[in-house]
Amino acid sequence: MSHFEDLDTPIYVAGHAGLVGGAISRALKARGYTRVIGRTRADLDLEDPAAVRRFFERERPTHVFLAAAKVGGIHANNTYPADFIRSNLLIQLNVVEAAYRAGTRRLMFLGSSCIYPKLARQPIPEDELLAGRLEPTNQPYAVAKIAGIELCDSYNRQYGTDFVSVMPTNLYGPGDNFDLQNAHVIPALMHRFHLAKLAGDSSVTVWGSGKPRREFLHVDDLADACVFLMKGYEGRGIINIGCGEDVAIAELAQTIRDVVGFAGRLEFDASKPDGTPRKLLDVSKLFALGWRPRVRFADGLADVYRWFCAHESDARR
Ligand code: GFB
Repeated sequence: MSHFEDLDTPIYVAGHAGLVGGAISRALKARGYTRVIGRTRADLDLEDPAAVRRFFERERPTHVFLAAAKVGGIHANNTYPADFIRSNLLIQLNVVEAAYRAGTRRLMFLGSSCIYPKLARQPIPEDELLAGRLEPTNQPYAVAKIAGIELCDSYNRQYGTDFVSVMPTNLYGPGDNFDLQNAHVIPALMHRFHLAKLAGDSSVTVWGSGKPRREFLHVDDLADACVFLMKGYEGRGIINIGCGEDVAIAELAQTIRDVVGFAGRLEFDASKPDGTPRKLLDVSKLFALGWRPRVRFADGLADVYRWFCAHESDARR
């Protein structure tokens, strides 16, 4: 066993200042863990192997959540492909190697649903990994995440480590990046509707055809699932984390419009990419272990909009 039940065991959350790592840190603290370690980018550059090695030698975390990553929406992935593949490969390599050398008992690597083929069968079971061609707009990011999975599996095979890989679906939550260009669809549209409401605009532009379908999970549910799996997942192989339901982008946009209280029209800009037509994870493996999400989508969106309004000056870039 990995001794995750000891509440004073040192746990390192890589990426604790981000959307996902922040939620995992909160979830651990809420459960009574007393030694939840986080480092800001200024204190520890995860792209620097020597710094990461020194940090692990000093802190010797028994458990690691590898939630540090360079992430962004469809436009950011398409515009900065070198940054996405380089940063993610470096971060993974450095953290996995240092965890192995420092004797970390269990590491959880967070991948992404974009590791699956563009035209994967739906809902997407874990065995769709490497079964077909990827979505071109985020292929560099996806290849880095696939390399992360292989890294964990290879260390397990060769060195007998206990490194598990989980694949979250599209996420949303408070503390997200609300950049109008580079963010994911929920924060980007929320920000755009908000500005349109303040300006009294008659319409808001939504990228693409509105037809793609996405599954969205609140980041607090993701964090809950990660802690649940860190504790109890004995199986081998990657495991999907999602809620099992998806929504068309056009419908999502209307829902966000209502949450924000914008009264105008939606216009679709077909010159912008749609990305993968559908990305709904098969979560039967996770659900069979007894885990279920708790946050209703409407409540989650309202919660994020409240957060955005309270932090608008920071979130606005
Ligand atoms: O959130 P998003 O960028 O993620 O886009 P992906 C989802 C869908 O929303 C796409 C549409 O069909 C977009 O065209 N969309 C409509 C918008 N309006 C907007 C907008 O204002 N901003 C954005 N961003 N989208 C990312 C990947 O793909 O998902 C990453 O690029 C990662 O690698 C992440 O996997 C979870 O699901 O298309």
